[in-house]
Amino acid sequence: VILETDLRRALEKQEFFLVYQPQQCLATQRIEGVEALLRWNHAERGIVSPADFIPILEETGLIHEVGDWILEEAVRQAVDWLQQGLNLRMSVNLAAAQVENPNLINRLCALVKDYQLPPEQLELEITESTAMQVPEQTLLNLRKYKQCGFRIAIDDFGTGYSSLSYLLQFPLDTLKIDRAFVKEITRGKRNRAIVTALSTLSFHLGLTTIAEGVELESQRDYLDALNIDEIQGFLIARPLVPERLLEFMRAYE
Ligand code: G
Ligand code: G
Ligand code: NA
Ligand code: MN
Repeated sequence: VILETDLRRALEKQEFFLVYQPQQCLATQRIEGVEALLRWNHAERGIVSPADFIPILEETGLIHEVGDWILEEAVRQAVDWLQQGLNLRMSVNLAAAQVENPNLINRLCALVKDYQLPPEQLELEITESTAMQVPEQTLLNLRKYKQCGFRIAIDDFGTGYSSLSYLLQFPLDTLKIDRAFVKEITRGKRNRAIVTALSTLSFHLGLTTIAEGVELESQRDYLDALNIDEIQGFLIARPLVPERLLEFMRAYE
């Protein structure tokens, strides 16, 4: 079992790191952005998945400290790449407690100001389930993020319960179709219906649509025929440490 003290120590000992997964434009093949994903390099267990410890960070409230570290590290990395001529949109996942925190907006604004990152280069990913936990509070906070110029993505779309009336009110830029739907896409008409409907909805709302979890050429070919802007998944690349991401981008050009 993972304990609060383990996670506190991990933060102090700098055992957390970020990996970055490319997001590719279907029309141009260009890499438009990356999603930052948290990893923990544990002395005995090796690399631990965030699925195993994000819930504990949330329960213990450590998510605020770790979340601040994630945001700063991602912004620092985005600026570092910019200085090397690599202009990539940087997407960062926000946990429910972060979105509910009324002070997060001040931290975010100070962060991009300190690092001189154009705010529209930072995209904040919020899952549909997170957004719907306290939808009124989320709506207010998302509007503040938007006023400061940040992009907002709704993540894992289609797996939670969202009211479409909230979808209309949230100031979104991007809709990410959950990988569970992408997985089934080549398995018949009924499975395709959902991806088709979600991509149509997103397109007509004027959002950038990203399909997640694309692993196969056959899935990409199917998505290519829909109104989908970008794909993310093992077919393009796994989440990569910064040095590997640079190599990937160089090989790509
Ligand atoms: O990268 P991986 O598939 O192992 O991630 C597992 C889960 O952890 C996913 O649901 C992902 O969204 C979540 N996750 C990964 N990185 C972060 C992060 O930096 N912050 C938050 N809140 N969740 C993350
Ligand atoms: O919940 P969220 O969408 O943020 O989760 C993203 C997670 O999905 C990442 O942690 C990443 O490791 C995982 N992932 C990314 N691409 C693929 C893929 O093509 N297939 C599968 N099975 N998982 C993926
Ligand atoms: Na995400
Ligand atoms: Mn997702």
